Amino acid sequence: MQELELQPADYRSDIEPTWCAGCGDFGVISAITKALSELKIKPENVVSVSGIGCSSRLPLFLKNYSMHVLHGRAIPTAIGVKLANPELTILVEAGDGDLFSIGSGHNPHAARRNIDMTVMCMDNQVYGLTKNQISPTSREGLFGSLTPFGSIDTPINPISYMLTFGATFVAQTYAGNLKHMSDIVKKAIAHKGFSFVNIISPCPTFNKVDTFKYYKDKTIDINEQGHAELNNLQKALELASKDLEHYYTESAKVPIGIFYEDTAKPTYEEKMKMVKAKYNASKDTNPQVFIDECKVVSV
Ligand SMILES: Cc1ncc(C[n+]2csc(CCOP(=O)(O)OP(=O)(O)O)c2C)c(N)n1
Ligand code: SF4
Ligand SMILES: [Mg+2]
Repeated sequence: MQELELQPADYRSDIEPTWCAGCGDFGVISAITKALSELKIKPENVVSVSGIGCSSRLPLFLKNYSMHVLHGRAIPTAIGVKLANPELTILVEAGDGDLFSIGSGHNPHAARRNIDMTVMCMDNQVYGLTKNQISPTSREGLFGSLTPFGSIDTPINPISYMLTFGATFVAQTYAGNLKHMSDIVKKAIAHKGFSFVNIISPCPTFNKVDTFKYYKDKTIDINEQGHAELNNLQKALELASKDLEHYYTESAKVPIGIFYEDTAKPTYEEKMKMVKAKYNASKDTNPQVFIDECKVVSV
């Protein structure tokens, strides 16, 4: 019997989002469900993991399995799920605060190990859920509830950051451009290895500067502009260095598209298979021998 093709709506749960009207995160649900249906990945084979934040509520609105864990701990939880069952498609849906403040210690290690998962950062340059504090991606001067005279922090550049730590797919997209966002999310999920997508997703309630109106004519598609040699890290870093220029120069554009993709690097799960094979082939597979060798000698 021929299987019926799943439509994007088939990936939605019955729970209605409680986000504010006009929140950029609504579009991200559409991009994910469209991507999963086009890739024909069944909901039961997908696990969404998120921390805490408005954006981190996203898995509630999807039908697949999901884990809503501690603030900043989505990535290590997702790593555990992937290692337990490498056949699953793993999505991490998180905010700029969750990923780059409290959770920032985890990104480098998931990236350098090339764990096969897709991390999507809904970057609204603010802490939305806790009602308007500045985040690591907030521009200097942004007003927040705890920075009434404007932020004096230098913002981080998520693209350069992930490239530097060895992510094998790094892209940026914009929630105001559904076609671009769906296309990028689909390519990120299809990528074998650690993929990171920074999604510029405005928070109309609290961030009155980085709005849909602001980004409307600001983005420029680097791939349409000719960036096609995707495995050139030097070129990717050069393009990424322009990501925050618009914070300081009014005429500067915001680059969107795929900065980098390395399809050759083996994933962590593939390397783990090799380790398991070596273990199974070794003479002594009695775990007690290994435990005895690891015993700490107290001094
Ligand atoms: C351990 C811990 N520290 C702090 C908080 C409070 N807290 C909840 S969400 C959040 C930041 C949310 O910002 P972001 O990740 O950017 O998500 P957004 O709401 O903007 O989508 C903070 C500080 C918490 N829940 N747990
Ligand atoms: S506070 Fe901002 S990020 Fe949170 S739901 Fe409202 S618009 Fe979205
Ligand atoms: Mg945020």
